[in-house]
Amino acid sequence: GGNKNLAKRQKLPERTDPARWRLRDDAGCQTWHYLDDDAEAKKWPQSLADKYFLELPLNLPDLHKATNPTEAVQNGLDFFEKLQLPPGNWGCEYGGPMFLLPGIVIAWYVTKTPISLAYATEIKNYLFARAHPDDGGWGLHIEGESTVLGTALNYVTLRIVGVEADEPPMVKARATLHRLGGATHGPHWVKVWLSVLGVADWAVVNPVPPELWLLPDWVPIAPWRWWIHMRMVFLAMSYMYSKRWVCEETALVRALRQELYTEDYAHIQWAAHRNSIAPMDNYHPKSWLLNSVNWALVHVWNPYLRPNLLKQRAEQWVSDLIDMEDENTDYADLAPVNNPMNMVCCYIRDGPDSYAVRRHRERLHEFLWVKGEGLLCNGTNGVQCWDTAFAIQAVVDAGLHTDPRWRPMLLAALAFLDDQQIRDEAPHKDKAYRQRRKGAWAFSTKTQGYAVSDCISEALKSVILLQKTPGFPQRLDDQRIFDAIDTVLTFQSPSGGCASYEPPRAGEWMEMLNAAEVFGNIMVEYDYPECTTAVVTVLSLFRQHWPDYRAGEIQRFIQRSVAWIKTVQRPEGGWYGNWGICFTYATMFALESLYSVGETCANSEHARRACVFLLSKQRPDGGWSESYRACERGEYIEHPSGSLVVQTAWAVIGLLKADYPDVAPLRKAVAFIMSRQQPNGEWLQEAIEGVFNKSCMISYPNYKFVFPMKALGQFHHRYPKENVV
Ligand code: LAN
Repeated sequence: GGNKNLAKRQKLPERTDPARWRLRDDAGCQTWHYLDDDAEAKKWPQSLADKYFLELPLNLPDLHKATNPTEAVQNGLDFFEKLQLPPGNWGCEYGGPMFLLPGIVIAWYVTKTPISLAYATEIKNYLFARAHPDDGGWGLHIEGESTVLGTALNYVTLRIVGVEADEPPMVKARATLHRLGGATHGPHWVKVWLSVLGVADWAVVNPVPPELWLLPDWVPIAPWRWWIHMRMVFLAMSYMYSKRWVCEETALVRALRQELYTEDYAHIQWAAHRNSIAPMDNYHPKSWLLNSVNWALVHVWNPYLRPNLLKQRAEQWVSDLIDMEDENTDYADLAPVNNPMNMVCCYIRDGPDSYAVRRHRERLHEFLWVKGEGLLCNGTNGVQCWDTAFAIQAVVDAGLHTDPRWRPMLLAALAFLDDQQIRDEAPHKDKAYRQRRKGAWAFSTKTQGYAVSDCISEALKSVILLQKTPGFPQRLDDQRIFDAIDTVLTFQSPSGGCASYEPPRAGEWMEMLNAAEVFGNIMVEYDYPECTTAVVTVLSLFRQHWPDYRAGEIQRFIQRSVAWIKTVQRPEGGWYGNWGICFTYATMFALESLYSVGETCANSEHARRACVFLLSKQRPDGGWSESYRACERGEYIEHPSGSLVVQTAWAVIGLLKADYPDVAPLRKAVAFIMSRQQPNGEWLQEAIEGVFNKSCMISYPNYKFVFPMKALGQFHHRYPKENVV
């Protein structure tokens, strides 16, 4: 098997040949391939997009210098068009979180999945490149301080792919891990992975009882009510925990036991470290309630009460639910946390050569991405539908969708969204507690198949905008548009707002059971300004074109949503962004939705207050700048590196949608965005753009294209005579 090869492997090469990497995109299913074979490499030449992702020289000519914002959009499109992938979608690196790749690599190791030399080499390069410059550790995300979570998991990952313990970056990382208390001080997820790997004892893991899945649906804490990401992780974890499964002991396992701890492995009091956690990792300390429940489970339930029959029934039902998740998604699964865990569960249950394990093995590759720095794990199996929807909107906002120059690009993008619309319910919809999804779009692909309120909205908006433009094919007939609307209409919460994957199924009090320690607000769904406003905007657009379809319901939905949006406006005038950094992001969406119902500065106190807020944050160079710290602290905090194009674009779009009456600040902001455009039409990567669960940052590299273009296009549409330059 692969592990033996790895154990004997020579020192990993310094790097792979970047000219041999290729991205394949099969109807949105994206995988990276390393072509060892010269003949094969010749037959499959590197595309410009491949080179761009790998940060290789593109040698593109300088474009004609833009003399107004629309020309700047055209230059931007000239570049961005080259990144469109054959099925019509855009893709990109979607990294940031530092706890994803280790799950995949550990899952490979414990299931004896060979790791190719090219993959191993570039994993090493990525992790070395992303080690904290001061202490050599890793954090929760690429911009964060070192934590036990990041350092222990990524250290283990490097060892698995074949890096020796005495290499200088490893020595440095180990010192940091020990300074933070060693792996005994890791959060829950670390302890789970290390126990599976056999480099910790399951006694160190706080309970993950599969029995919870046997609770009747009416019970308020029943797991089907949790946020889908938490319950899917909990599901697979509970299976591994219940089995206390450990992989085969190897020389590497024995070595890691000596490397990860400050104490002698043989003498560690595992049970006493269940609640040990480094302060840096403890973003959300466990509640007294959860601590008491854990105590009772460990000291009373597990040893004395737990009937064997119940345990078996729970494991069986959990196993069935894992199968349903796998079948619902063709083994793509919800995200790169539950996917590798499900794979391990299938391996435990079905053995190494089962179809389930082999299919997981294939699909795991879709999470991996290669860039100049090396190989990383994306936050999802891609950004396909989401980024493609915004790309279309950027062209439309600039009024360039009728220009034949961009027609092939738009037709391909529309064809992609057509292909990616989800046409049926999940096969195990009700048993697996899935939300309605017919007619929806996912964030990534239809195989992953999870409808998200704002992903449906942005994709549908783009489809309607194109299909209502004379000359565009009607790829989606009205019925398919109605299917999407019908699904959108199931997303409203009692509050009037909208959450992400499902309307909330329980209240915030469930955070009392948040066992993950490293994230806040993860146990249940919440209503989000961005999701709610995207839904309002698409409903407003839809009813302009189909004024009779479910008109009363749509009217009431919009009214209640808009009322909710107003209640979550901050006293200073902004909205807190949960998925983008931070106030500029959510404030843009909020102002777009107010505009879609006719509210602007001229008639709305809310729009006016939002403009005052935005303008109070404009910097002397005309730009805006927000740091990820804003998400953690819930207040506007500037990024130390000065104005940023993405946040500036968000602010400009917000001000334009509010119809802010003074052009001067807008002109300055637009000039700033244009000044950052490169001669070949591109914008360069700046600070990280996205966030989830308040504490974890995630990159949206295409935002530096789509939002500046939207902002410039909208500005020029509103002020056609302002040339800015
Ligand atoms: C995403 C990415 C997209 C994002 C938006 C569409 C932007 C948002 O408006 C709604 C929520 C959603 C779909 C979202 C939810 C959480 C995700 C899937 C992520 C931030 C990408 C990665 C993250 C996922 C939870 C990562 C795995 C971590 C766990 C805690 C399980």
